[in-house]
Amino acid sequence: MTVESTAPRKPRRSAGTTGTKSTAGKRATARKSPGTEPELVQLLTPEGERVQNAGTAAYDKYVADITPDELRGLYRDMVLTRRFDAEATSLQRQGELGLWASLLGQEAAQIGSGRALRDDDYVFPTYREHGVAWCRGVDPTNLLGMFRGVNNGGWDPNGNNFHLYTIVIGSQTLHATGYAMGVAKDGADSAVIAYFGDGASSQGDVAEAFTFSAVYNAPVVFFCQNNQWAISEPTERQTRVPLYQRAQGFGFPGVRVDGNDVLASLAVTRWALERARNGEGPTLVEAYTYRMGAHTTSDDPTKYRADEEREAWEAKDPILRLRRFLEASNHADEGFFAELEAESEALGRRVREAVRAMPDPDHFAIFEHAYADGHALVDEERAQFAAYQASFADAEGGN
Ligand SMILES: Cc1ncc(C[n+]2csc(CCOP(=O)(O)OP(=O)(O)O)c2C)c(N)n1
Ligand SMILES: [Mg+2]
Repeated sequence: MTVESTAPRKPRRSAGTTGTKSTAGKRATARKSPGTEPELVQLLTPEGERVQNAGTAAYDKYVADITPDELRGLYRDMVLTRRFDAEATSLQRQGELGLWASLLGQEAAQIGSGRALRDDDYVFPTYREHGVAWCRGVDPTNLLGMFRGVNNGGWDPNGNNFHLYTIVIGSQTLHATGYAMGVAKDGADSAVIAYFGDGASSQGDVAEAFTFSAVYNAPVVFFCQNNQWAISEPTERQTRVPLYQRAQGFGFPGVRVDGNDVLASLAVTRWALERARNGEGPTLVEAYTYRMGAHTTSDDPTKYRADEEREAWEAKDPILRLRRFLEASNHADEGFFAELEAESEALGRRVREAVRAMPDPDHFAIFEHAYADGHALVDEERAQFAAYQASFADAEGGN
């Protein structure tokens, strides 16, 4: 059964985003939400064909003037992000990282939304937003320090308007909402975007962020990557309605976009950011995608999901579909793909070398950053830790 998309609603001030149905007959098929399977916005089919019809018109205009050069740029972003991610997974397997959370399969959702942002916008990511970090200009090697256990973050959030990775599920939606309320009070026309997952949608923090952002009309985009799984819990254990429909109950629009379609992800995010800038408040974007790999390198998805599900999503690969489109429209030649392959290799080498060269941290540094002026309890813990460390020296001395 087909239901109409609830978004986009007719905005109060900007022209052209009148209510529409999204693309008919292009529904994701691998996993159905309970009840009905809603339509999703798609501008590029898995076969790499451009979708343009009455249903897509409202979003089409946000990518109407995209150049071949920009399309190649999106492709390059996705390829290099995937390469970086594969390298990080290998480095974990080699013992160079303690853990890695792969974004494999989610490149289009992240690059499309990431490239929709302006420099002055502010991003609040989860721990999996390596593609968004790439778009913000955060050096990929900086993402690895925390996963190697040599620092607690790895970059200055204000350097690229990209907050530190957040592990406490959903909490960053509240940070984003508060930040967006501040942006509005400053009278700035920047927007804020909060990334979170399908599992995070069950957190109280996310419901509170939705409530606050709605009543304060905060310029924030809630970008939910529904990758179908929260570790071993499938999305149907999080919700009885399609996630994007949640927004309606809070009083703002929600839309489901094909998260494996970089063009649609770009267009829909631009639309949502425009709403924020125009003072129209929050928007929920549900990017319907799939986590192709394990939750993290500590997880084994063969224990809880079938191979056929992954295979069905492989056919919708975000990178392959843009490549097909670029080739069919003669926007990229063999030389481009060969050069990109060489660039990927070089990135892989650079990442490997950078990780191995990371200095071990000063074990006591963590005690210095909890309070500006120190604290008796922290002093006690520092002393306990010092004694613990010294106990190893004793053991070694005794041998
Ligand atoms: C508040 C909180 N509860 C539980 C966890 C443990 N945890 C880590 S990741 C995760 C699943 C998150 O799933 P989802 O939001 O769908 O994001 P995804 O990992 O799929 O990108 C959980 C429960 C946590 N980090 N924080
Ligand atoms: Mg998930």
